[in-house]
Amino acid sequence: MNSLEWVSFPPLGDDRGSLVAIEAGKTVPFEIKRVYYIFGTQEGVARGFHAHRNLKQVAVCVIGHCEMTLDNGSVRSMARLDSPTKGLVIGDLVWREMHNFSEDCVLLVLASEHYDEGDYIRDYAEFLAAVADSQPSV
Ligand code: T46
Repeated sequence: MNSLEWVSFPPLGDDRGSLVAIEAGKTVPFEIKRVYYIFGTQEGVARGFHAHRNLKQVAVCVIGHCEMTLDNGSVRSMARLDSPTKGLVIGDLVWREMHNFSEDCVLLVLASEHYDEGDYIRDYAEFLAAVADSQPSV
């Protein structure tokens, strides 16, 4: 993961304000099966620290800001999410950590699969082993 992948949500604004429409298969590159949002994160709290075997997501900070570190097992990249018109794409087998939530942060997440606790990898060594297993041997 040398560069982070983003999707744009162009604001459909007029003189009353702004509106963003998110459409599965159009603005988001997968069928959306689940939507959740994270808010009220306490100061100094970090979240995440896991990966998923089979889950694609787009995260968009609709209010406030936070930081997300994405790690594919060989490269770690840090993203600042601070715009309701920019979504960060998080693919399969990516370790994520979330930090520095502003008090007002509302992080909306669009997910390709229903919630499945069995899909989580919460141990970093296990994550690295899963990445190694997924790569074709040369
Ligand atoms: C991710 C990052 C960005 C559910 O019951 N259903 C759900 O759809 C989700 C997402 C969570 N939960 C339960 C499981 C836990 O008891 O809600 C509680 C908090 O979830 P978790 O500790 O996994 O939250 P984060 O912020 O560490 O991670 C979440 C997502 O779980 C994860 O998939 O990619 O946000």
